[in-house]
Amino acid sequence: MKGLRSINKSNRKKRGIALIMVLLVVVVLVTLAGGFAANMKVEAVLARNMGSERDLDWVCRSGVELARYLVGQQMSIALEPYDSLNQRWAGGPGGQGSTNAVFSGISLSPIEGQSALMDFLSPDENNGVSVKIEIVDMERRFNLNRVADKLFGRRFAMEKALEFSGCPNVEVGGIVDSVWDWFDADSSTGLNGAESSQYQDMGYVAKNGPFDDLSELLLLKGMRPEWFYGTKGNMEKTLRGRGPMLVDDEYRPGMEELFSTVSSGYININTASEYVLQLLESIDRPLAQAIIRIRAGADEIDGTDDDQPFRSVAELANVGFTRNMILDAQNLLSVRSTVFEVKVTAQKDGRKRVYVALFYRVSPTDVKILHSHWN
Ligand SMILES: [Ca+2]
Ligand SMILES: [Ca+2]
Repeated sequence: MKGLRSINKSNRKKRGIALIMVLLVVVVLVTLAGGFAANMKVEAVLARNMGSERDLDWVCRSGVELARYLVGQQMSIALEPYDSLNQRWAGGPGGQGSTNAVFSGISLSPIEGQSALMDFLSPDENNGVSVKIEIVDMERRFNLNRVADKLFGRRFAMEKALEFSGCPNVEVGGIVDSVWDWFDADSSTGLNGAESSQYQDMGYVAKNGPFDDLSELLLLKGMRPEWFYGTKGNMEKTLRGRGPMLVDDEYRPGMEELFSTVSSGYININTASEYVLQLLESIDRPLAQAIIRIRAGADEIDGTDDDQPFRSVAELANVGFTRNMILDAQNLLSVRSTVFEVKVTAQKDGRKRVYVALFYRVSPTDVKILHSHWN
């Protein structure tokens, strides 16, 4: 009896071990299957992301081509011998000559009864791609290389820009001299400027050539980031939880809002801000505001139906420009723009692509891409 019980006991023990082993195998299999399923899910997501990435790439490229077309076609409208903020390329409702234009049915922002550019890019509403196209002319800003060229004699523009930025008066002269030294071909240091010898410790040399990018200003002796970025830059930094908080509520335009490095060299009085207009010695604040009041029309808002853009620089006589002032202004001001920057933002499946391109408009059919890059 005792022996039989012991055999039974040993059998039960064996069965117990077998059961544990079976359970272990099941656990391993379940884990493997789970891992496999997870892998499959990752693969599927990757495949979908690659698909949407490809879609976004091509939507962005198409957006740039559409913007090119829009900027070119604007030039062919005889009734509008100017570039202004109420026109389609700028996101406006279209000027007086736009109704007969080829692109009359296209708009950067949706208008009732008209298609937005977006619809052309993505005719299938369920496709789920959202596109935003923003075009900015470079002539709404002062060309930094004209200011940096001392032979051109526009020192005032940089002084005024630094004054806007909150840079103390005692620092202004040194920074303007440094801008000139950075640009001029020689290596002899201006009064308070800086050439390569002064930048050695920082590990770089003076450019001794034109500015290619505005951020070069940050390399200059005496320049501080808060003067370069202005209020907007400070606010962006503050939002991201780093950088200095605003010291007061006063708005200060950053260098990016005032200058460009690639443009025709003229400032377009139909697109420039009141701050940019004031970079000219002959235009004070009341005059700058008067220019904007006239072009913005009755509602005093730029880029709306009632806008009255200037058709020529000579029309500045309407805001009190004397004949001599107009003669001087013709060297610096224009009602046309030549270089445009387009930024295309496309989003799908929670993914985002941003493509930026710079155009040089020669004629309605010749709009050259100077460069393009993914942001
Ligand atoms: Ca130099
Ligand atoms: Ca208006």
